[in-house]
Amino acid sequence: MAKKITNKIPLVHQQENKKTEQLESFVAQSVGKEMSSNTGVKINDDQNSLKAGDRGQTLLEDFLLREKITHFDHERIPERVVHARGSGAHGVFKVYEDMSAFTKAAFLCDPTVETPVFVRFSTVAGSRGSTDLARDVRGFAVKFYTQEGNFDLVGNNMPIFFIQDAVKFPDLVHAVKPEPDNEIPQAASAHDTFWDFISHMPESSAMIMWLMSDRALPRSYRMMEGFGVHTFRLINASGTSSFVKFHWKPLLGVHSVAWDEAQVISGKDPDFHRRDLWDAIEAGAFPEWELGVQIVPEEDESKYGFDLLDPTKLIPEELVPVQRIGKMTLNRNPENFFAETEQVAFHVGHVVPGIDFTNDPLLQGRLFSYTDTQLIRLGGPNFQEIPINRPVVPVHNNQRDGYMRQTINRGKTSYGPNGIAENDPHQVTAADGGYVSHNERIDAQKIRARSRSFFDHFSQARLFLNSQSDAEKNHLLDAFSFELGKVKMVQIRERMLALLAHVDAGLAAEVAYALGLSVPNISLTELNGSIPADADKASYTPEQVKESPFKSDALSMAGTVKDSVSTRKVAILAADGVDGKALSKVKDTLVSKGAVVHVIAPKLGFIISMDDTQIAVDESFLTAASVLYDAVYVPAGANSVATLEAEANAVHFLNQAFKHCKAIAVDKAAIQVIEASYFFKKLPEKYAAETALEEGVLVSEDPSKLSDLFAEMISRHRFWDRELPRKVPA
Ligand code: HDE
Repeated sequence: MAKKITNKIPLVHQQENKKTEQLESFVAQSVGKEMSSNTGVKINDDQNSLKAGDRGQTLLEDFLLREKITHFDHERIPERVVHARGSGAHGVFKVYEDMSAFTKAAFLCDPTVETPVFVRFSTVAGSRGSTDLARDVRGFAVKFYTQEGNFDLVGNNMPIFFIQDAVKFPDLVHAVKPEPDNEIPQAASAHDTFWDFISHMPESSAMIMWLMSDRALPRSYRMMEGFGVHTFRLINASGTSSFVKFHWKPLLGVHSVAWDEAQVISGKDPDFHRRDLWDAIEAGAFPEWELGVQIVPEEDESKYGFDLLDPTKLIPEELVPVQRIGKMTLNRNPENFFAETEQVAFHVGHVVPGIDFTNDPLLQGRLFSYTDTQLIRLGGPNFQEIPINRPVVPVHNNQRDGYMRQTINRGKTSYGPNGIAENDPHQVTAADGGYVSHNERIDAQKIRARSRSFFDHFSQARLFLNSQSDAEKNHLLDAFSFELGKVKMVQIRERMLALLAHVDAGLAAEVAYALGLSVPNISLTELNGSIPADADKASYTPEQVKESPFKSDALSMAGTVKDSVSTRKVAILAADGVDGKALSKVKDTLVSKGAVVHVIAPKLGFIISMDDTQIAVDESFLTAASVLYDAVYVPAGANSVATLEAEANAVHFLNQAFKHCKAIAVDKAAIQVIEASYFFKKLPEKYAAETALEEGVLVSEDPSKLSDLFAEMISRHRFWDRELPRKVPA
């Protein structure tokens, strides 16, 4: 009987939309199929090449061998020059209400329309195979397959950038990439060339605050904000333009891991973020973000004391609130990493009517770069025909030929105007959706220069610093001390200290202490290395705005969403003789709230509880690691407790969880296990349930009470405040 063949990939949750339907026609599924060559010839022997005798030379005639090896030899394409390491997912976007007062973009005007999207998250500096947990900016690129063509929002998880002009981008990237003589270090900014460059670029001051903050260490792609960074324009049907900043707000909140944890994860599971995104979607826990906009009417362009065209500046949410206008849900994993995630080609210049550009000089340079880079990366001008890049609407124009052309254009004409085809394909009026660029009035001299309105490099660096919680500030200080500590040349460390002093004297002094240096006094004129050959240095001196900045709560992660344990990973440490009822109570409570709970034991297979039931083990102490979980629970059961108390891996698991400020819950009868830890003696005397919520360590006799309080603790993410007073080795 013939095998039942399905063309569907057995995903737990198959979510269809117009784009995935389009992709379906390109999908190949080999289950039950005969093997053939690329020319369709059935293959009889794929195990042996054609030889002159079974011990003789291989024959050049072997077309099957040649085809197979040749294809293999050409399997690789250049990785992205930046953002090489990434992960993608499909999903949908829906606007909440009609935004036609501001934009004519159809997908933002009709709340009934569901727009397919493909999203790619990435790190910036590392190669394709580098760790997910590098301290780095994260790319957050979204392709909307709208009914008016593709719109790409190619953003990052930080709202500003390092440089103000695209011409400096190759310098920035050369400085941060591994050093050219020995290609060290991989995926890290902690080295001389990066900080050498930054120490000459005061305009990077605000961005390096973000980069040294915990924002550079996301707990998950699903728990990151996204930002379009530049100011764009929205254009409505009557041609009125408003400035806009785009935001993505994750419904799970914005959360980070600790730097020590990030470094350990990089060894234990370099695919941590990729796996997390994949697993969440497979489990049906679809990640969601709200699309936010800050809209500024044209007449308010100069209202805020900084230039909206300057990409090193954000608009504080206290000045212009973020309006949440729609929701994106990622609900389907790619079928094939290369075909989709690797070949997807984003471009900040992919816009639809109703969305337009501003003169931000960084954005203007990007408008050139993204097509150019696809030409080398994807091999020619027909990359828009690759399935993942195709719009879901028809494409007709007079562009023809080129490498790997897929479309078979019928007819004689590939030019216009033409009479033979009655001028088709024909242009489209604005009323019918033809794209018309905003008719901005320009009256200027051609000049290589930078506007003085871009010259305050410090106010927003200080604003960011000022807005951080104490724990976040400590992390930032540690990050500078770590990164500059890895810099070998003392003069670079000193220049950086001098630059930091222009942001905040206290921060500079503390980093200087960690580096064993004092803060040199270097003037802003001297610090600024970014000056044209003939320019007068003084006229390029950054402005030092002295007024004390306000605090913007939106810039801190301390006040983020902390109301859910959904998709949080919880470890239960157990061994034979565990109290199965307590274990089940906690596990069931957490699973019912959406957490992912793993039983971790000395060996794989099963453990036998004290009342003789078999409990499946998910991981052993060898395969699991504390850093891969958000929280840990130790249930009672005399034999289990005795085993864990004597098991160094279990004690280490708890020590690390404590060090990384995670929620820890222990049945009272299992207290010996935490008594064996480093942190036990650091706990306040009363570490009973009542104090648990502050400390993040809970000891209780009552599994019901424990499971509810434990869930609440986990939803708070981390207990950063216990970090300093109770520092432990681990
Ligand atoms: Fe990019 N950037 N970028 N960039 N960028 C690329 O395009 C570039 C910038 C961003 O997942 C490249 O296809 C220049 C800012 C993301 O495929 C390249 C400048 C922001 C991704 C390129 C910038 C970004 C890229 C490399 C300064 C945040 C990954 C491969 C003028 C708003 C997209 C590619 C993906 C990728 C150039 C600055 C975001 C070379 C010249 C600012 C998320 O074209």
